[in-house]
Amino acid sequence: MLSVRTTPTRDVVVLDGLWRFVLDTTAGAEPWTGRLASDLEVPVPASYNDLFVDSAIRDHVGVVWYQRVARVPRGWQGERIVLRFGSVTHAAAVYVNDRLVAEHVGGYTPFEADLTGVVGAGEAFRLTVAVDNRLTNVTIPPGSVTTGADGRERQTYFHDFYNYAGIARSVKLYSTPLSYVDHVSVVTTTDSAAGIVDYSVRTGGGDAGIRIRVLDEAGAEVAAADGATGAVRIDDVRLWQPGAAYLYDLVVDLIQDGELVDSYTLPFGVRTVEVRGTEFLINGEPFYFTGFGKHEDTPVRGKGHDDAYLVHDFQLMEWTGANSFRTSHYPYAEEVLDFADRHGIVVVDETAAVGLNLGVQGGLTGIPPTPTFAEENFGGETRNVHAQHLRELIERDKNHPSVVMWSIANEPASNEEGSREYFEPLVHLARELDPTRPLTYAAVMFATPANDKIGDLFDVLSINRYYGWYVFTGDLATAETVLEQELRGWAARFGKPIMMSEYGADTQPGLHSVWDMPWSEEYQTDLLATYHRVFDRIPEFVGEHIWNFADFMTGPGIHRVDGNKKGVFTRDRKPKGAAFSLRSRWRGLGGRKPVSGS
Ligand code: BDP
Repeated sequence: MLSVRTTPTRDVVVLDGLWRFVLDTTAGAEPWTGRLASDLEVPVPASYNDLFVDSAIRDHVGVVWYQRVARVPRGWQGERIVLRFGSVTHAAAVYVNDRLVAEHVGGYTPFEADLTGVVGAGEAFRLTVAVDNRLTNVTIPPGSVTTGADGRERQTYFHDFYNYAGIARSVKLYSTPLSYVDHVSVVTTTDSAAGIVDYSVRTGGGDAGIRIRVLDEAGAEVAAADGATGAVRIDDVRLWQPGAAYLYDLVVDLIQDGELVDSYTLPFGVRTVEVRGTEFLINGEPFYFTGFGKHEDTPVRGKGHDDAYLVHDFQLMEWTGANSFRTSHYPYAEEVLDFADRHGIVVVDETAAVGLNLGVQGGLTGIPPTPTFAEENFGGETRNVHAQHLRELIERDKNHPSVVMWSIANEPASNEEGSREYFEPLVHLARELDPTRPLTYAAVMFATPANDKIGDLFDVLSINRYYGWYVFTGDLATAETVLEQELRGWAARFGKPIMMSEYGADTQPGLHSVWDMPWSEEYQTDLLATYHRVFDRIPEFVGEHIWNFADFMTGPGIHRVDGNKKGVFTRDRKPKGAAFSLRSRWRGLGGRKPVSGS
């Protein structure tokens, strides 16, 4: 699905701002048929949970309703009219006046409704959206709803971040001509100093000639071709490099009878990605990931996209010397990837498949109450939904040069029987949808080199470990020994590049200690340094992503004090002590692997 852009043939009206809001419990029957019965207003984009003082809203389980009036611009006569949601978490039903125009399941990918013929140019219409936050064993991420003795519903889930819900990304109404560019995809390779751009264009609404042009950053045409698919050559190409982005524009024009009917511009970068042996290569050069697992999470707006936090977070990442991050644990707003493209930050792009692991309910034993991948838990239907998430992610993000790898899941029960049967078809699907990017999954602590059942299917081993925190708490010497043994075990069994996709310690800013004291700022710094010493001794190591960039909100729990505190920055983005030591390590590395010891 193309992102929304204004072009010479397309206009956009952004429908962000305050919308009316009501909980399903007081909405009445068929609330879309009239004005919502409520004085509440909520901002779009934002999660609704933390806006009000009322915990009945914050912890509501089920549907809430959003509504506003919108108007189609007068000038859109004879145009195709499309309504697009960046995301609605987790499921949506969209009504225009009394009519259902779209339904979508999946809280982190966009969807559209074609309103051509439903509303006309110049017309105002009532736009009502049902937003459902319920998670089940056939949603991604999974969860469950239970009803207590008092009849109240409660939501439980197997992931460690608050289940924020709402319309967290922009809503846009846009026009295209009736004959239009529907999809564009670009794959790049290099041939000595030239860039080769394989493109493919899908159109809708009738036959038209297709002409493509490639413009450089100065707007000069450097290549052109005719036809729906083809390859063009850019001589003396400027590559998209980590830390040194360069973007070309692919301008796609549809021509009918010599007239321009539609035009769409896709920014893209020329770069290659490859796993060779135990190296991760970008443009043929070994790349060493430094950075974080992040969250879309800020005070008050929850998972609502915010350009100010976007810019500030990237500033802080650059300041620490981070060259990359993982979109843990779901696809992020498209604005984030566009920004990463423009600023040369490398992205590991993850689906929302977090929590496919009932072992976490067994605590540190990792023994699930019933097998995770049993049909009554996460079986064929869950996998079909997971496949659909993968399709929507790859369809949305495959043209981003910043995205160098897909992460299919976070901490699945890859140590359990059934995991291979569950994941093998998803790996095949991902390779079919995008043969150009390596695949990974983030391995949970219960999955070891001895019992993991899926590592060989993937290209890069991403390992999440909490030695020195959840296990060997306060004992960094043992953590160092055990971590090294384990990483060497993964390297020996699979012979693939390994990166650490999570490691860290909860840290209370302002707490100091001269001893190895969990929660102190010094302990976080020392734990990270312990891990770094190990990483630098493992030849197969290709990167380090700390958990987490910033503190973030979680569900309630005795191990969580106002959320998860493993941030190197606080939730309001103040550095903890570890930020300074990281800065000196990462800025010194400059994206290169430290010279390995043994
Ligand atoms: C890992 C999860 C991550 C958690 C983290 C933690 O992947 O989402 O927040 O542990 O416990 O298991 O801090």
